This record gives sequence, structure tokens and C-alpha cells, in this order.
Amino acid sequence: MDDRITPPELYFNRRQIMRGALVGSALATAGLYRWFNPVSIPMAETAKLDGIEPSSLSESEQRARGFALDEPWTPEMSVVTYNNFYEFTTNKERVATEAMHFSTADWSLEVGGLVERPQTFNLEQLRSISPLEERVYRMRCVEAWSMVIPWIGYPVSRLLELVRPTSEAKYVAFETLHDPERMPGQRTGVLQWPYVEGLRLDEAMHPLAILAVGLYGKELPPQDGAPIRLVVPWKYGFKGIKSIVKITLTAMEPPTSWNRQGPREYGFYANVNPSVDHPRWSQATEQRIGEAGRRPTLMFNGYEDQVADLYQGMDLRANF
Ligand SMILES: Nc1nc2c(c(=O)[nH]1)N[C@H]1C(S)=C(S)[C@@H](COP(=O)(O)O)O[C@H]1N2
Ligand SMILES: [Mo]
Repeated sequence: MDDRITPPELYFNRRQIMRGALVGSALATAGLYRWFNPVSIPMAETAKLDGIEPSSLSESEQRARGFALDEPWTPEMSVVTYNNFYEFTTNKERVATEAMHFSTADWSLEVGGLVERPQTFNLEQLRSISPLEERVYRMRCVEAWSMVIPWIGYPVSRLLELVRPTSEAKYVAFETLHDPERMPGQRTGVLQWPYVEGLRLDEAMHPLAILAVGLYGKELPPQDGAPIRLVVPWKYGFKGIKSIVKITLTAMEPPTSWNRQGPREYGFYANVNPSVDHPRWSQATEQRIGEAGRRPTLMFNGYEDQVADLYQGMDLRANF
């Protein structure tokens, strides 16, 4: 299993790091640095995001709620060069380059279904419907690697409150852009397109479930799901659908891409659970990108105190 996991650090070799340390400070801009350093990965530049509000909560309160973490952040270089985004390529180390020209300037996100006020949001509106906050979350991929990522975004609930779900709404369905011209991976049959995901409405309304528009204080780069993606830190990474164009409130559980792909391997709930193995590998431990050795995987990815109530009375062994 370990050979599926290639920490990106492996190809930033010592000599490059030394040269980077010497030259990096002299060449002020990242663009110049990348141009000068021929082995670096070509990728999109991202702008700093305005309007990020410092939390009004104390550091210990943020940790108690799961909004902040006392664990080292995964280096930004790893977060933006080691990605799963099958719309571009299944090669994790190549997504950043394949997606670098993906333009999100004229994005729109349609929110409808069982709501009182269906609405379509443009990118500027999406970034300003709520104050932006930083949330530092663990991310645990079902493939058994993990990261700690400082996201910028706001609770999904802020968007849903604007459209007012009706009393019949029980689930939230999410859909990624379907545009094979701009997303070359969609010309292959590796998944059924568009990528779709879903949550129960009460899961989507949980304060830990966010829509991210940035990371590390900057706009989300294309490879991480620009311009807006879902982050649900107590679930496996595949629930965090990228580049969302449509959100629909429904009465019935919506289909989800990985469940459709492998119904015996990936469930609708996909809550991180170290005691429920994937049929082809153990989920008991994980490779934290950038660290030596393995860490134990935590129940609900370490968010048990915050989310266990959502699953009272459910058989968690069935929620793989
Ligand atoms: N549309 C879409 N969303 C997606 C995926 C994908 O292939 N397509 N991959 C998922 C998987 S398996 C993971 S682990 C995370 C990876 O997010 P990251 O690349 O920002 O770390 O995105 C998820 N969201
Ligand atoms: Mo994943």
C-alpha cells in the first residue's frame, strides 16, 4: 500500500532546497523563483484573499470546536502539488500542472431544489456572502495519506440559510463543473461525470462543514478545487467535492461518485473510522505527508467530540 503514496518532498532534493534557501530570498517573487528553478512544478499563481476575519474565539475555544489544531501544518508546497482531482489527471503529482490554466473568472454556482429562494451566485458574491474565516483541519484521504490544511472559507450553513431549505429538504447534493474542454480527465471514463457528492442536511449544517474558497490565506488554486469546494473534515477526503457549480436540496439521499464507482468500497457516509478497513487495505493508520512513519487514524478523524451526536443509534461499521 505504501507505494501508492509518494510524498512530494521526495523530489524536492537536498540540492534544490539548499539553492532555494540561498536564492529564494534574493528573488522576491514566486514567479521569478519558479522561472529560475528549472525543476520546480509549473502551476497557477494565486492571489491573496481579502476580508479574512480574525476569529473572535480564544485559541483554546477554537481547538475545542475543532476550528484550529495543535499539529504542524502540511507545507503549502505539498498541499498544492499532491492532489486528487480526476477531472484533470489521476496522477497526483501532475494535477497542479494540468490544471494551471483552468480559469474560474466567470464562475457561477446555482443553488436550488427544495428551497424557498433559489439563487445563482457569481464568484464575487460567493466570496462575500459571509466573513471569511481560517479553519485548520486534518484531511484524511481514503487511500491512507493525510495532511493538515489551513483553509479559508465559511460554514455551508451560511449559504443554505440564504436560500432557506424547505421542511421537505433532508439532503444536500453537490455537483462539480462538467466541461471536458477545460477538464481533460472528463474525456476519459475513469469516473462517471460530473463528479457528484452529498450530505445529510444536518451534516451540511454542522459548523465544521465548510465551503472553502482559499488556503494558506490565498485563493484556492485550481488543483485544490477553485473557486469553491466542500471540506468536511470528519469524512474521507473524497467527500470534499471540488469546483462546485450546483447545490440542490433534496428529499432523497443523492448518488455520490465513489459510491457509484465502487459500492462495496465507498459508502455515502464515509466517516473516517480506523476500525472499518477498506476491503483492500487497513484504515487503522495513515501517512501524514511530510512526516516519517505512520500515525494512528482517529475516529471521525479526531472530530468525534464535535460530530458523534449526528450518528446516534447508527451502525458505524456500516458507514464505510
Ligand atoms: N471534483 C472532484 N472533487 C474531488 C476529487 C476529484 O477527483 N474530483 N478528489 C477527492 C479526493 S479523493 C480527495 S482526497 C480530495 C483531495 O483534495 P486536495 O487535492 O485539495 O488535497 O479531493 C476530493 N474532491
Ligand atoms: Mo481521497
